[in-house]
Amino acid sequence: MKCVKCGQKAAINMRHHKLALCKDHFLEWIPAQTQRFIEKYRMFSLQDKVLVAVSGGKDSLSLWDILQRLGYQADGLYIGLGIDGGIGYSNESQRLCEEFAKSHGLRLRVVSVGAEFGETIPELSLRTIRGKEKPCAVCGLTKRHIMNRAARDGGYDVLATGHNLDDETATLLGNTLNWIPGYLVRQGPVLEADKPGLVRKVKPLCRIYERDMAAYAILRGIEYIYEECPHAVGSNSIFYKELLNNLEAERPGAKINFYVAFLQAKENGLFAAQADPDLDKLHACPSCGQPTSAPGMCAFCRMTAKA
Ligand code: Q46
Ligand code: ZN
Ligand code: ZN
Repeated sequence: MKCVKCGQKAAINMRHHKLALCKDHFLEWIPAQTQRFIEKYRMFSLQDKVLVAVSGGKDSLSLWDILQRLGYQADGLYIGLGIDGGIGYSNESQRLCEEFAKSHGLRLRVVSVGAEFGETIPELSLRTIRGKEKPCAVCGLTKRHIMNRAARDGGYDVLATGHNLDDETATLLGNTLNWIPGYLVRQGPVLEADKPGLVRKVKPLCRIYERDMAAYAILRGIEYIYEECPHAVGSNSIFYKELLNNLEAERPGAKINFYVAFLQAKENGLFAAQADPDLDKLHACPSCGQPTSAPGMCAFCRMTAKA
């Protein structure tokens, strides 16, 4: 297989795009694609201050790398969850983010959940849900709160996350199988800051296959954590990703078609009549100032306020 651009030996064959590229052309193609989507979905400009949420995984560190290569002003945000899982997951992922920032001369902000709120994610979830379930609900709520606060207080115009096409189609499949219009209406490359106190969120890699992101990280020599969070095992999202991978193996391009057709349907007004049911109930949380539809304090402040 040869690179379609220069005829040299191809390093990657992307059946879903009917495109084979050598290493150099692939490492140019991924940032060019990312730039295309940043512009297409009007995510941000070179004048904007971007905060990239980095987890130590391939997608978020590659996103940070790409934004830097494209000339954007992008700082990183690492949230220390305090998850060990027998592999020192949080310690190792923090180390890799710090190494990346140092070697690229970039600024990394670190927020430790344990140091700041007195309890790590496993401790918080043990107390609030008594360890009956996975800590993911507690973790998701905490990460959303901290990301929004860090971006708002740090004066950033936008918060960028490393969600790739496989993440987005897995979420879309879940929202579609359960037919949740409220989630479907909010899913997309950009989540506008349509509520006071909320920061705009964008996903510049939303149209790039996970496999291609892994190839990018490896070919760029980015050191990232290979292990998933130990609590991800058995999650719906992993199950949906497997289903979609089986589909993709038989029908190359199925994932990108699913996602792009969804965005097109939304643009054509498929969910236009679907108003956000919580919008008129929103008020600023008296404790943290972030918008909430819950009576009184927001869910995060209630969770972290010890009885
Ligand atoms: S939510 Fe759950 Fe993730 Fe938090 S506890 Fe781990 S798997 S990190 S995306
Ligand atoms: Zn080439
Ligand atoms: Zn609050």
